[in-house]
Amino acid sequence: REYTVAILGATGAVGTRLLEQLEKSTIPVKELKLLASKRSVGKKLRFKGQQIAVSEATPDAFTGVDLVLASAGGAVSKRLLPEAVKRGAVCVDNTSAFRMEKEVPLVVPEVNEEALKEHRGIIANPNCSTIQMVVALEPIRQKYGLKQVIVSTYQAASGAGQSALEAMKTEARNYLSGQEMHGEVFPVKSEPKHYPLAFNLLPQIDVFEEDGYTHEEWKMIHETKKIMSGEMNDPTLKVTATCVRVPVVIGHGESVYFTTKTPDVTVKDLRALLEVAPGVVVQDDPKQQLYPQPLTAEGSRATYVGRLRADHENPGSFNMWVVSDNLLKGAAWNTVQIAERLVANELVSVPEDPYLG
Ligand code: A2P
Ligand code: 11C
Repeated sequence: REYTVAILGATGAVGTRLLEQLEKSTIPVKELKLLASKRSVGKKLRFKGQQIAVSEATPDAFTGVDLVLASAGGAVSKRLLPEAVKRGAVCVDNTSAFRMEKEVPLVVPEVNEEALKEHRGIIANPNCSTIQMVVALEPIRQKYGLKQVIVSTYQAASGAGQSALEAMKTEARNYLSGQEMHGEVFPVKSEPKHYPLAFNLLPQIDVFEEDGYTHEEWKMIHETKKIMSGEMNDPTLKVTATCVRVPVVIGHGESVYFTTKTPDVTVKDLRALLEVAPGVVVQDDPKQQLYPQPLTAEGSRATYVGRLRADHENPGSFNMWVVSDNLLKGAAWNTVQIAERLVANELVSVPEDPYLG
């Protein structure tokens, strides 16, 4: 079977990578439709040597489409994906629009591929910072159990989208030419206050919740639980997070502190496990100053793990440093990987009781 595929948000930071990852994937594409806002209509993008013009994303644009890969923001997904499902398309959504709905599987193939079987038309791709963390933690959870996870993130500007990334570059140019930096986009465009990100650190990603956590931190906690245990409020897996935006272009870094259920686990055990874990590349050799970095992870589908250390003050607890390309494993690659697994398992069809939002 060959598939008619649509990319919703094809012109964006993730959308352009969806195109690249789809081109490299095993999915047999019969026809590709590129969809974005009115602003981009007629713009051409390359796919397998062909120039394809972008069309406006409207409900009827999904007629005849088998598979939608969506990354045009949560509001656009909420409005258009139910329309796509009604027209018979299975949607893999990279936004946060439907992630916490119980009818919507939240999938990282290395962790919970089997959840795809339950889909009712929409499958959600988790947040980028959640994905790379669960890829690194799942093999440990499976073998030794996990009691607690404490994560601090160092998240790249591109996580906020293409225009935000351009804004950071402008700030940096202004700073280096001795002009004043005007923050206009970070930490969150729709918030009243803005600060420059260049040469700075912003401990706010997304808006604040009532309890003082940001929504990005909330996502890391609840998405991790839903992916690993199927239950967004699982009290047996304790997770807490601090998310920080850093002036890096691509590649999120994470300092992950975790405690296993099994006692007497050693760093050597963990390293051996991670060395054969799917999607993981261990880069951990202090003598050679080898450790994961955003610049070396950029462009790769892998999740890199290094700086593995035992907490000598708390036996059974460990530190590790995890880096991945937030636009690839964190977004476009995980989305296309889900689509590949749907195709391989013949799951590209909308069931009789679809989820319509
Ligand atoms: P456009 O380029 O036409 O604005 P990013 O995450 O890099 O900011 O990209 C967002 C993506 O979502 C872009 O492809 C953008 O298209 C698309 N998009 C934004 N608003 C809409 C909308 N109302 N309808 C369809 N696509 C949209
Ligand atoms: C960031 N993690 O770095 C965000 C971007 O829920 O898919 C992805 C937001 C999401 O800003």
